Amino acid sequence: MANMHEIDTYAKQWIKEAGERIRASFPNTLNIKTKSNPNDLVTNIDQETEQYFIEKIKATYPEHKILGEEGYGDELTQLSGVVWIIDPIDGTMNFIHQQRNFAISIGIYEEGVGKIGLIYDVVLDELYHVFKGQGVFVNGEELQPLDSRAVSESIIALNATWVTENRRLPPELLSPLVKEARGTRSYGSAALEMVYLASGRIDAYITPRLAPWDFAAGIIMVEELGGVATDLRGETLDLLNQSSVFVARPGLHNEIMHRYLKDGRW
Ligand code: 2AM
Ligand code: CA
Ligand code: CA
Ligand code: CA
Repeated sequence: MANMHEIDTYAKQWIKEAGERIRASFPNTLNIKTKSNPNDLVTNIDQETEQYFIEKIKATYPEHKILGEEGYGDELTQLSGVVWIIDPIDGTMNFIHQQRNFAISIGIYEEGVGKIGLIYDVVLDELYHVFKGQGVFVNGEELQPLDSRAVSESIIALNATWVTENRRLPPELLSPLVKEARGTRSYGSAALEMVYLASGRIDAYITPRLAPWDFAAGIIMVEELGGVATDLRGETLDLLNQSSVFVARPGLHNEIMHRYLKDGRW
């Protein structure tokens, strides 16, 4: 069996070090490229940060597998052994335009089970951390379990794109929820939206398309606190493929799934 506590100690050390390098890079000119479309951005810092983790992990744990957004890790078809699922910068558009509201996200899975999650808000120097079964902490301060809340008193994180014409969702599906919720927000970093849910700043987060590195760490935190993480049809999330994601407080997840997401029948 892998020594998960030792892995956890290294992961914390490396994520802090990577954050330090990102902060130190702020005065330098970014090299920005596009990927699948003109708004799908990547910088040299995304790439260098991912390479940094891969060098550290491979040198210490050559048998571990790595799934990373920028493609320097392994090609995975299954989750056996220890797998690090890494997004070197989640919220790249915010990183480029705002120099804030982005995070490093690392989920560590053992035989397909989420054991360790780290989400590091680099600019605020806030490290959200979960070790499964031992609670969720922000810079050492423990977060409280999530309880239920009515839609009318809830803040829902949701990008405006999903109530306009789009390829993934009927635009009218979520508009009643937008109207009836207390408020909506969009932060542009799935990992931060997950920790905002974990810390009670928002009550649900809904998005029709994420990759495993966007949610691998966050769902371990949300579930540790009693929150619910599924796709938009209420199915278990798949850590090897793109998926829609719906995370919420317990109870609220049920209410939204039933009243707005029609129990997945849309
Ligand atoms: P990124 O910054 O790591 O690319 C933006 O609303 C959120 O969605 C961010 O977490 C962003 O991650 C993610 N995202 C951006 N483009 C995406 C894409 N093409 N597929 C999946 N997730 C994406
Ligand atoms: Ca990206
Ligand atoms: Ca991401
Ligand atoms: Ca990214």
